[in-house]
Amino acid sequence: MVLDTLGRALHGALQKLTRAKHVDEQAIKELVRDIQRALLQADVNVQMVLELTKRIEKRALEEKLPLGATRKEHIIRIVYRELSTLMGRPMPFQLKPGQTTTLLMVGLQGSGKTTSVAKLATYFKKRGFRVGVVCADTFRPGAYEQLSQLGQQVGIEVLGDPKAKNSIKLAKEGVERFGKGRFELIIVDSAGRHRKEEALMEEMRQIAKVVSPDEIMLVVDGTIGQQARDQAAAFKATTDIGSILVTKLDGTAKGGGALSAVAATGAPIKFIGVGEHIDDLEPFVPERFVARLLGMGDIETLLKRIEEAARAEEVKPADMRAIMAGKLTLRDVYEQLEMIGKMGPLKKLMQMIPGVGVALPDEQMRVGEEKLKRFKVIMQSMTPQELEDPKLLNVSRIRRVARGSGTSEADVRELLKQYELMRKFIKTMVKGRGVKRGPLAKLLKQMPKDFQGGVGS
Ligand SMILES: Nc1nc2c(ncn2[C@@H]2O[C@H](COP(=O)(O)OP(=O)(O)O)[C@@H](O)[C@H]2O)c(=O)[nH]1
Ligand SMILES: [Mg+2]
Repeated sequence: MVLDTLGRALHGALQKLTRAKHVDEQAIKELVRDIQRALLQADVNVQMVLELTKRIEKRALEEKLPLGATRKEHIIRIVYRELSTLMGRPMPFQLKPGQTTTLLMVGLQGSGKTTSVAKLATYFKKRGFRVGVVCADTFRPGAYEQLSQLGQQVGIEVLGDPKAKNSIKLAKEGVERFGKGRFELIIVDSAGRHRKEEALMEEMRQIAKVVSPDEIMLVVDGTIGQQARDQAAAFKATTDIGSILVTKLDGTAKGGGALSAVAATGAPIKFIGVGEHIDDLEPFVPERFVARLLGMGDIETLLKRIEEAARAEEVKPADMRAIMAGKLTLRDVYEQLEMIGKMGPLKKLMQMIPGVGVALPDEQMRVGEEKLKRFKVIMQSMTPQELEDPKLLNVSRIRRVARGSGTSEADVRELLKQYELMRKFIKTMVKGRGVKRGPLAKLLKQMPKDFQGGVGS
C-alpha cells in the first residue's frame, strides 16, 4: 500500500478510538495526539498539523451527533473528512474527445518525468485514446530508448532524437510533426536538467513558449516531503495552466508531507506515482486516498459507510422502498453511482458482490471505474423524463444522448443494458432468491430496518 507508515499510524489511532470504552474528552485528546504524531512523522508542516488537529478536536467535542450515527462513527468521519481536505480538492485530468490536448511535463532532474510520461501514455492508451509522445529529454541518454521501446510494446508513437542537444528545439519539432488532430493527447517530456526551482521555471517558460501546451504538469518527487511546497508555489506563480503529479509515494514516509504541502499552495494534484512499474499511476482523489490510508477499505467498514451514506439521507427512504419493490429508474442508478464514487475503490465493492468474489486485476478495475464515470456523463445528457423512464430512449434519442455526452451510441446502449441487468438482479434479490449469504445479504437485511427506524423525523 501507499504510504505504509502514515497509513498504519493513522489506522492505529482510529483503532484505539474504536476500542475505547467511553469516548470522552480524554479519548478524543488522545486520538488527536496520535494523529499529530503520525502526521508530523510523515513530514506534514507543523502549523498545518496543529490547525488540522485543533479542528478535529473542536468538531469531535462540539458537533451534534447526526441521526443514527454513534459518536465513534461520527469522529471517524470527521477525521476522514478533515484529512481529505488536507490532501486537497479532487481535480480530474480531462481529455476532450476529438480534440488534441498537449501536455508538457516539467520537473527537477530525477523527479520522475520520463517514467511518468511512460505511465501516462500507457494509462490513456489503455483507455482508448490516441496518444503521441515527444521525448525531449536530452539529458539522460537512455530516456529516448526507454520511451521508444515502451512505445513499440504498447503501440504509442514516440518522436525524439537521442543525438540532439537542444531540448527546446526538439520539443518544438516533435509537437509540430505530430500536428493537431491526429492525437487526442500529446505528451512532451522535457530535459529537466536542473536542480533548482528558478532555473527549472525559466526552462519551463522557454519550452512553453514554443510548444504552447494546453496544460503543464509539474512532476514532484514525493520523497522530499514538505519541501515540495516551494516547488509547487513557484510553479503556481509561473503558470496558470499547471497541475501536479507527485511521484514515489510508495516506499516513502514523507508522502503525506509532500501531498499536503502541494495542496496548500492550491495547485491541483491530478496524478500520483506509486511505484516504478508502468501501471503504478493513479488519478489522485483525496477522499479515496485517505480512505485507503485509514484502512477503511475492508468490508466491515465499507458496510458501515453504506449505512452512513444511507443515514445521511443520500438515498431517501421512499426511493429505497420503490427500488426494493422492483421499480428502478435510471435516476436511481445515477444516485447509486454518485454514492459509489464517495465510497472509494470499486475493487472493494466488487469483492462484496457474490459471484465476483476475489479481486479483479487492478487494471481491469480502473477501467471499470472509468466506465462508471462515463455512465454518469451519459446520464447527465438525458432529460428528466428519460431518467425516469428509460424505455423512452429510442434510436434517435440514443444518438442525441451520445452526441451530447461526447460518447458513442454503443456506450449509451451498454449503459441501458447494464441498467436492465441491474433491474433484474434487484428483482431477484428482493424476491429472496439469488443472494442468500454473504455481505450483500447482510446489508440488505440491515437496510430496511434502518430505513424504517433510523431515518426521518
Ligand atoms: N519507487 C518509485 N520510483 C519512481 C517513481 N517514479 C519514478 N521513479 C524512479 O525515479 C528515478 C528517476 O526517474 P526519471 O523518470 O528518469 O526522472 P526524470 O529525470 O525526471 O525524467 C528512476 O529510477 C525511476 O524509476 C515512483 O512512482 N516510484
Ligand atoms: Mg527524464
